[in-house]
Amino acid sequence: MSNATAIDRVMAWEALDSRGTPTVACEVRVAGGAVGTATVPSGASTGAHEARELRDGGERYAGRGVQQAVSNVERILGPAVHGHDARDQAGLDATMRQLDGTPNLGRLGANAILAVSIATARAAAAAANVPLHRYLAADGDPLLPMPMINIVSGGAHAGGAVDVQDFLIVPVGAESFAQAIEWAWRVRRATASVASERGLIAVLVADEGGLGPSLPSNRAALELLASGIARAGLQPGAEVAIAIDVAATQFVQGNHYHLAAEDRTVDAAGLLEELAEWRASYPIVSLEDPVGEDDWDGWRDASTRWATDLQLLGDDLFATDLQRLERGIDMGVANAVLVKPNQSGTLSGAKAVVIRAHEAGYATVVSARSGDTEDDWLADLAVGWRAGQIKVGSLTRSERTAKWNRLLRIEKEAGGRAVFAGRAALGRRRT
Ligand code: 2PG
Ligand code: MG
Repeated sequence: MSNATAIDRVMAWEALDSRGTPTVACEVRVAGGAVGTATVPSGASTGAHEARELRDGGERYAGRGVQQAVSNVERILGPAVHGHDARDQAGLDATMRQLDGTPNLGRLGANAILAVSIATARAAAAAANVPLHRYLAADGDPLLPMPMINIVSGGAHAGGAVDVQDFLIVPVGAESFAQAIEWAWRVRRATASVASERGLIAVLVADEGGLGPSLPSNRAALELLASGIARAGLQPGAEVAIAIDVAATQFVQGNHYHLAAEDRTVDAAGLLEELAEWRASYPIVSLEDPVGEDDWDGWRDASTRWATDLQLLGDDLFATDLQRLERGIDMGVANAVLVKPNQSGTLSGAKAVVIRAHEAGYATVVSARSGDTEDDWLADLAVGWRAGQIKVGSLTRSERTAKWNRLLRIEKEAGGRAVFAGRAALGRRRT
């Protein structure tokens, strides 16, 4: 009998993401009949160092079509991996990377390659008759991640309402994943009611399902969120803390940072000073991309200042890239890594970043993209890789709830064996 896990058929098609933009979907079938599918996400605040998605250009879908990437899956990647054992993820990903031949996977498209990479893992898990998270986990009980939940959005996800992109909460005092989600629901509802009382529009949502009210300043968004936490009856700091994704790469202007909402321009030191002031007023436990993706000096200053008592999370800085993470470790920059599989382009590439981060004492936060889909594989990655934290956007919109719902189910299924990562998952330099 031939190997039941040999890849037998690879099919792809053009699907839509949550912004209605085309994205790559793929199905991999192995010889024994097991099937895996995957749809890939896409960012808006994309960094320069991410793997490249392939877009068609031209008139169709205003240039955002992915027919070429789909064709690359079916005509180039599929035939090349035919007969490959789906259980050999590292070998499969290396083959696809070689075939592309560029460092950023821009020739065949990181969107094409990631779709095959994840669909193959799913097919292998199906062939083994285990859930994806179990297939990905070497051993140990399921580790449910601490969620980071977006409540108020700004930046590229909310038409530039305020400069800072994400104002999130971390339910640090929760004892289970399910409790963390219920607390987040309370905060979201309370924040929306405070916003409407103040005459702000709280019924329309931003790209990730967060509230995107028009506010006079970044600080006003923090104040709104803090009021929401208080109104929800949860203790600020002890039960529910705040995380910010500054996404500062988005407002770099030369050597400076332009805060358009406040019409001010500051240098890196000025921006860090501003963040220090916010931190003095609000229970902030995590700062993502406080300065731009290539501002290593700014990052070093932020790390010297805060790395021992605040999670400093690199998104655009590391771009889920091992070499950039190594540089950060060498320089003592940041203490946590945002892990977006499509920044890397393969499952193995993203996993290598998680493993290296943990070895070096860095925390990891597995993250969705602002353009995401109803697919829920990210939740299984977070559990299987024991990432410790996950960031999926808000609690509304199905592309977000798909991931939360998957985690709620995994926690339920694991019963007494489920371990919730809790507040200990947050990054801190411990030297
Ligand atoms: C981020 C993500 C998710 P995007 O910056 O962390 O919030 O946004 O997918 O647009 O890069
Ligand atoms: Mg980010």
